[in-house]
Amino acid sequence: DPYSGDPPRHPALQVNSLKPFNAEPPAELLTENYLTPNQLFFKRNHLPVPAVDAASYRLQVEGPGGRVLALSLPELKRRFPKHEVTVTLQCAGNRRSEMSRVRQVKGLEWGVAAISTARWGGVRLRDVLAHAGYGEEEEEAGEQHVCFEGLDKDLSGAAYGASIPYRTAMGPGADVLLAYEMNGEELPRDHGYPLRVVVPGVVGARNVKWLGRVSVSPEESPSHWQRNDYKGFSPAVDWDTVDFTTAPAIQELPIQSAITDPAPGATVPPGELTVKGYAWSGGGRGVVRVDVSLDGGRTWHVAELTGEEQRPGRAWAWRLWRLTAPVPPDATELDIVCKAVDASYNVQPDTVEPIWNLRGVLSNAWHRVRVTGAE
Ligand code: MTE
Ligand code: MO
Repeated sequence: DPYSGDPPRHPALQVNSLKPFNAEPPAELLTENYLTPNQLFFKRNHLPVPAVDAASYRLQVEGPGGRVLALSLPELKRRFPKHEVTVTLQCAGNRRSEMSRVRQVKGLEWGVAAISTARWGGVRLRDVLAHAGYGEEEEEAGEQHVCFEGLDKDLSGAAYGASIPYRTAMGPGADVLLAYEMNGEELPRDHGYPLRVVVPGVVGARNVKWLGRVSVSPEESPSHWQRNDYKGFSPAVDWDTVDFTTAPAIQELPIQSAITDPAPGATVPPGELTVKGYAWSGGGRGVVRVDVSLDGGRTWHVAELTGEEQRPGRAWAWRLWRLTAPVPPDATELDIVCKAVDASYNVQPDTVEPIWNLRGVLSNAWHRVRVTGAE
């Protein structure tokens, strides 16, 4: 069993797949903390968790002209300044199960909690690439990509891989990390021990764990997960007509929000109801507002945003939110809805149908939770 060496996991996690291990925390627990505890942070593995020996570990960094640097962990820590950033990671498939309710899609049936936030500590990818000899000339030379390879491999020996545009890594506000710490602890095995990429504002899939190699290329990563997965399509496209070669790879994610409390089907007492949830947008776009309705979207309340303030253009982490409002006295059923607005005034679509896609990615319609009112 290639999975026999996987690490132990927290029993509260809701498991989507055991081998490889994929799990999310219960929604109500997700928003208990602004920083998600490491054990509850959602876990998305495509392959067995590799056993990496920290003492012999070397990060390979391919410089211009193909010269390869091999950097040990102590060298990385000694040579480059430590940098910490609070970043929310979201899987492209977060809330996929809502898409499958419209029409079956292919993929893990995530609920609303394939998203989590941590304070990551590590070195800046920009500093490491500059040390390897990269600068601004590469940017001027046309579109380039920074490619990452994981140390986790499938049966054919192919590693998990992904890439991001060069400017995402090297731009002036770039906070892309090679992280060795998560919430002040050593990076846990499930999250990429001993070193992972953290790309703020960008889909989870590009945040390569168990990082083995970094290179710069005029081509995107050749990995299956870069080229033939994690792309969006029209609802009209099916498995006979899909063309992965022409659709762009998902990088920055769209505005997202969801209700984490109360749970669907709960009975709410009369009087006041408190609704809780999260909101986040990709590309460093802040959350400017969350609107909540208790009557299916007929009337709206503005939720209170909690958690850390966001920096304009570098809003890498989510806001949590809450709304306390009177329950209409005669209500037998409440249809709670939330929708968020980001700093570019992007909004969430009201329904799933027009954004349905065969892979079930980018599921960010208004989130609806139905609860029962107690007499
Ligand atoms: N990196 C490697 N090496 N292998 C993987 O399977 N999964 C990716 C990404 N990095 C993956 C990986 C996906 S799809 C997501 S959503 C995030 O890791 C999940 O990160 P987490 O498990 O730390 O939450
Ligand atoms: Mo993902």
